[in-house]
Amino acid sequence: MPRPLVLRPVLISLLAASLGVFLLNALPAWFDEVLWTGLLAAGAGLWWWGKPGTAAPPKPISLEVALREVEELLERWQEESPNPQAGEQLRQQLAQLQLGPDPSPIQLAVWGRPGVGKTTLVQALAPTYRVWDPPTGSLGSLPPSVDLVLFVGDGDLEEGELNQVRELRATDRRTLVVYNKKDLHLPQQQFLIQQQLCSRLRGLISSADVVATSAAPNPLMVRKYLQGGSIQEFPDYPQPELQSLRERLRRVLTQEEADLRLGRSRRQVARIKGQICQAIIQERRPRALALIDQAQWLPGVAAFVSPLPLLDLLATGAVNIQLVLDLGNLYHQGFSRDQARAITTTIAGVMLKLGVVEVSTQVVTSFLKTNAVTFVAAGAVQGLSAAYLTRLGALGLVAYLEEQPPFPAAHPLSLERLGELVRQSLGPGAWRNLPAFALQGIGRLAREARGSAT
Ligand SMILES: Nc1nc2c(ncn2[C@@H]2O[C@H](COP(=O)(O)OP(=O)(O)OP(=O)(O)O)[C@@H](O)[C@H]2O)c(=O)[nH]1
Ligand SMILES: [Mg+2]
Repeated sequence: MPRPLVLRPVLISLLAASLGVFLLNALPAWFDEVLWTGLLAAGAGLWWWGKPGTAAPPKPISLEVALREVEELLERWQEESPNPQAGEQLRQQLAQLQLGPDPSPIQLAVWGRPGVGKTTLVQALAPTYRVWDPPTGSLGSLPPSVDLVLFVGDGDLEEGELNQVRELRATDRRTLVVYNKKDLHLPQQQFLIQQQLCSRLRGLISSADVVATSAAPNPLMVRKYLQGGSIQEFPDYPQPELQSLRERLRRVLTQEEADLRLGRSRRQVARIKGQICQAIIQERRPRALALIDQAQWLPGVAAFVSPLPLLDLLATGAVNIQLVLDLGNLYHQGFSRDQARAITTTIAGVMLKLGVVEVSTQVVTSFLKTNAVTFVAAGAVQGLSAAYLTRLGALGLVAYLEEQPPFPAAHPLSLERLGELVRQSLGPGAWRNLPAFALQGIGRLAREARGSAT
């Protein structure tokens, strides 16, 4: 059903903007700026009517639930791990968190594009508010102890900036969005920019948490008429305008302190969970590689002994079904045979589409020609290519399995995502290791083939 006209924000904002600009041009210059802003607010804000404020981001799970989940994860890892000391340090950190929230002061930090005025803002807020100005890097490098982030921009936010705000909210970080350098825009533009920001951040950041500042307004040239008719010009440095930010910070820090501390504990639990998942991946990977090392030669030998066209080999499943089942068990995925078949078909499909058979056979052929391999059996090129492709496909599957929860309760299978990861594992860098693989593989292939013949 089409949305009623009055609810279409873009249309209403545009109408309001034109109305505002018209009024600004039509009314006398002495009209008070505040009243202007009020008028524009009434116009541009039409679409907010009847709405119960900005939708809050999804509520994070409670600390108790998060703690229980991570404890379970830790226990299952300790059962699986060959290392009896695995996770002991993390268990102690969890126990510490169970004693109650960390009482250290609430930590603030600025974040934003280069040059938007972060450092200037931090200096202007001091000493009332101590705000950390971290070195540029990825948001993931912010420690969990940072409770509140001032996300600074200097106008409307670009898609990349919006994504960062999304990331901050998704990682349970209290966020205020600061539109700095507002002095660079006319008052009516300032208002529209702020409205635009609120509308773009709707559902993510409440409009009360979007504030405009001028941490270091540009100087204004002032003209002074002196006696005798001469004119003196000098710069006047306006005071920073931080009132709305200070006011918002004061409210948030007094009214939301308990929530901010809870958020910190949840982030600490989430970090421990991330560390456990990472450790599990590190422990499982060598076991997965060992399974691949063993299984990759089977299709290789088949192709070596009775040189099948490689394309047929791919069509029947580049990665052996048993290998898929074994990898699935290692990663607690419990694939059914049908799922395993669907996986091998997906991997083969990606390989066929990318035309990797040709690439691989060319690389192997030129390697065998330029190296002093004394005897090359007819199926060597096919055998080595088949083994290498099996390996690459299986590595794509391992990348997929590493993305899944380490002990999943349900087993949904995304063949689309698997296909993406297999495509990545077959990217241009994939052939770098092929000559070394061929060198090591040629003898092995011949041995295995002799073994299978006897
Ligand atoms: N007009 C105007 N200029 C400002 C304002 N705030 C900061 N600036 C200027 O913007 C420039 C960059 O300010 P910084 O504080 O260094 O910006 P930053 O975000 O810390 O920059 P990086 O550390 O490089 O990421 C400086 O020339 C500031 O004087 C403001 O409110 N209005
Ligand atoms: Mg700076």
